[in-house]
Amino acid sequence: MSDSIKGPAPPPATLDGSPLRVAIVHSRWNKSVIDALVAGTIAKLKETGVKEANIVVQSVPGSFELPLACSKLTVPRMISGSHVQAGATATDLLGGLTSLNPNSRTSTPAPQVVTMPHQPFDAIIAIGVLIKGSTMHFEYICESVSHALMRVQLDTGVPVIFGVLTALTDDQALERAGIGRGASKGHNHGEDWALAAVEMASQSRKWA
Ligand code: DLZ
Repeated sequence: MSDSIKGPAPPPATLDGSPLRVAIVHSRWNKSVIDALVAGTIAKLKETGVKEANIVVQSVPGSFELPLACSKLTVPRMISGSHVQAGATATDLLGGLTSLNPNSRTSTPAPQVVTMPHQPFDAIIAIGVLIKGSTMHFEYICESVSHALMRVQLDTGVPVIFGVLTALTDDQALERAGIGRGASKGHNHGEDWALAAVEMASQSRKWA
């Protein structure tokens, strides 16, 4: 038994993925690790009851492409009001008010109603494997991808699960996909991402 205290605690309630539609968007860099993570994710999604027909898998070249692909699988929150067109994002709302009304800093903006559109997916799992090289490339991509994926979920209300490994070595990546080369094969983090997706998707339906 491991002495480590790390890792997720079980979810508060039994997970039921049977009504959910889940998209997996994965990069193709570091393919052997990606393949193991995607397989682990799909297996665990099915274990929670997500139907195979409701799991859509889409690939992109590298991790840097993940946020745009995820955002294309969502519908932005719609904002209704006198100044802002439906379909604008929450970020647009602030920018739009300033540009449309030069006095907006001093006047009170009209009340805005933010509505949640029907989304094609209840959760999106973004899977990538970044392995540090000898340049700053790794740092730039890790930083921008994590921020952009967070932005997609906050702008759309669709849970986006951060399935991007940011490994310092090949072995770190292999162990986190459950295919380590040492005595211990490690643990497939795709399983945790699947559980996080089902929990967040189920909760989001209640919060909406
Ligand atoms: C270019 C590059 C490098 C060096 N390393 C990785 C990596 O470890 N993992 C990954 O997912 N993608 C990598 N990429 C590709 C970039 O994410 C991206 O696809 C290209 O810069 C094109 O935008």
